Amino acid sequence: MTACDRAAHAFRTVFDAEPDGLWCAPGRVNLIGEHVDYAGGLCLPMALSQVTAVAVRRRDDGRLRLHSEGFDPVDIDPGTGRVDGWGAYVAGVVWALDPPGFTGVDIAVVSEVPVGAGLSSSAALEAAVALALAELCGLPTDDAGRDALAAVCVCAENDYVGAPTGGMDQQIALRGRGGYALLLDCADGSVDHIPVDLARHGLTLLVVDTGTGHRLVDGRYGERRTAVEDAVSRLSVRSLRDLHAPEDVDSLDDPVLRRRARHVVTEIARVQDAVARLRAGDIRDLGPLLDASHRSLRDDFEVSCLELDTAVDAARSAGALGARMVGGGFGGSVIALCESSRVAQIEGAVTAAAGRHDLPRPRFLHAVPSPGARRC
Ligand code: GAF
Repeated sequence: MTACDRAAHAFRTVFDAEPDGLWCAPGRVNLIGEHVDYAGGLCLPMALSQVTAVAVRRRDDGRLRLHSEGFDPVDIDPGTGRVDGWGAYVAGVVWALDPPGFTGVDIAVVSEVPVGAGLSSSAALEAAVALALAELCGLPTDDAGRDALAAVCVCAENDYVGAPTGGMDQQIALRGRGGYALLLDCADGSVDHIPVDLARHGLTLLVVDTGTGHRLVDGRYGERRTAVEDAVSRLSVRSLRDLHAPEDVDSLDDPVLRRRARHVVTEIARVQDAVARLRAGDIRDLGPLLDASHRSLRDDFEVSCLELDTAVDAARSAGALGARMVGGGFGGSVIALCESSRVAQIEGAVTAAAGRHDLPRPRFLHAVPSPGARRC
């Protein structure tokens, strides 16, 4: 059964009615361009085939009722009540979108995107709900409409949930295309779709979920964002994007700010390099860029951890062409670009390395560039 079928089934069981419709939105991995979205940088995420599905039915009493197996149910009046935890990602979208003629909804949620794995399960939930409400309330859902919905989801996450994230995850969840990564220019909001044909090159993008949860509301993500803003103000530039060479950050006296800024400047350059290599059809050449991105996130931005480094090192030693942590960091997942013929061997090596360090047993997904949010 697909996630959408399961959401429909859960809806009938819990709410004893037929949903008005089913929608889903994908998780994501970011090929490269990490921790630069809130710095006006470039990132290159792609949507996964794993989705979060919602079954939705309008109500007429203004209430918001939510069900997701294994999580506390929610039943509030979003006009007056607040909700914390997983329901905040849905209530936040209702609050931020404030859809015309909203008279309440029942929603059943089923997710194939692992929660807390750095694969953007929260943005997938926000995007699926935003698209459902937009369609039910007659709001535009063309590309411009989706751009606006992504902004609504960021507002929900920043101002309702309280996670100071950038906009990359919501953009890819709503605007991803099958077979393409999304080149997102966070300075002016423009996008381009870059073909990523892994299968034609005999390659697999392996995702290693280290089983170590990551959270974006625990302060460390926000500290990194504040450090970047601090560096911008001390360097008297509008954005670190205005710097052209890593040496331009050397005038920062504070060594920590210098490292943080160097990550942003070098990571943006790596995205430009990656896009040029993809356009030239040289997907294998992404390997060294992934490695360099990981070193920068580990040493300059300091958002990696033992679990992520262990998975990256094991994948590389077992023959991956390149590997790096993805998402906010401090736990979560790693991507490894692999010859498809070596995937089993690399998965075995990563699992063995986790065992040697007494870490949780990792789980594996294969990232296939997939479409963004849609009705199912
Ligand atoms: C998380 C955030 F939600 C994104 O906005 C982005 O900053 C990412 O971490 C790091 O690149 O996924």
